[in-house]
Amino acid sequence: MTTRKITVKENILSANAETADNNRTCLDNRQVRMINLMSAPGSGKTELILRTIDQLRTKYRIAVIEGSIASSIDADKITQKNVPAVQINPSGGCHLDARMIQQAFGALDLERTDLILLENVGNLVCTADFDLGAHKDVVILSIPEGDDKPLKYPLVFVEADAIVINKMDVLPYFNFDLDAFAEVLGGLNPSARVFRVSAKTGEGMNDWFSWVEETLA
Ligand SMILES: Nc1nc2c(ncn2[C@@H]2O[C@H](COP(=O)(O)OP(=O)(O)O)[C@@H](O)[C@H]2O)c(=O)[nH]1
Ligand SMILES: [Mg+2]
Repeated sequence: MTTRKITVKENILSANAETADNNRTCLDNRQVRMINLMSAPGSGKTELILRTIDQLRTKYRIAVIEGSIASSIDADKITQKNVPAVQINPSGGCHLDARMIQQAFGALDLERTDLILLENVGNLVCTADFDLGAHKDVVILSIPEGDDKPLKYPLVFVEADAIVINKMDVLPYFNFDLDAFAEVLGGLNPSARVFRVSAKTGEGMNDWFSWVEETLA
């Protein structure tokens, strides 16, 4: 019983990996870069996307893929910025897969896009398993969530290219130990870039914007 379950999962993941590679090739052929933003609900994915649009929209053509489960609240915020946005509804599922992203590409004008910011479903577990074809995978962790999250959800942290510690403005009110976090992350993924930011106040955001621009270079 157990063995059979694992086999099914492997088949799903290998089919997904093939589609993800196709997605990356599709983007590469059109010189589009895609950044996949993953976090628990409420860590600040949408806020970070909105601030990144504000900062970089005069230099790059940005589009957004929104993976909200039920509502269009986040997609509506993006649309208000006059930026192309596609909402994927993974029918109550806990993650996006590469085929959904492939379908979303069909609703975007990739020839007129430089950067796709992809807001994944708010979930630190299932999202880690599925390559979507992004060029960079980013995990956002906010101060109120605590510094022990990499120990509880290691996979998503191990695979990330960058970690954004968001909501630095509320650090005085929480017991988030930045040194302990750095030590744990150093053991799991020493090469990940780490940004300490407040998407609300703008603290630390210039380093994040520079990294996004490096990704586009
Ligand atoms: N204090 C503070 N609040 C923030 C920050 N970033 C986001 N928020 C707030 O946190 C809540 C959740 O943010 P949101 O971007 O919707 O999170 P998402 O679910 O990951 O997309 C919203 O009320 C945001 O305004 C921040 O840096 N500092
Ligand atoms: Mg959101």
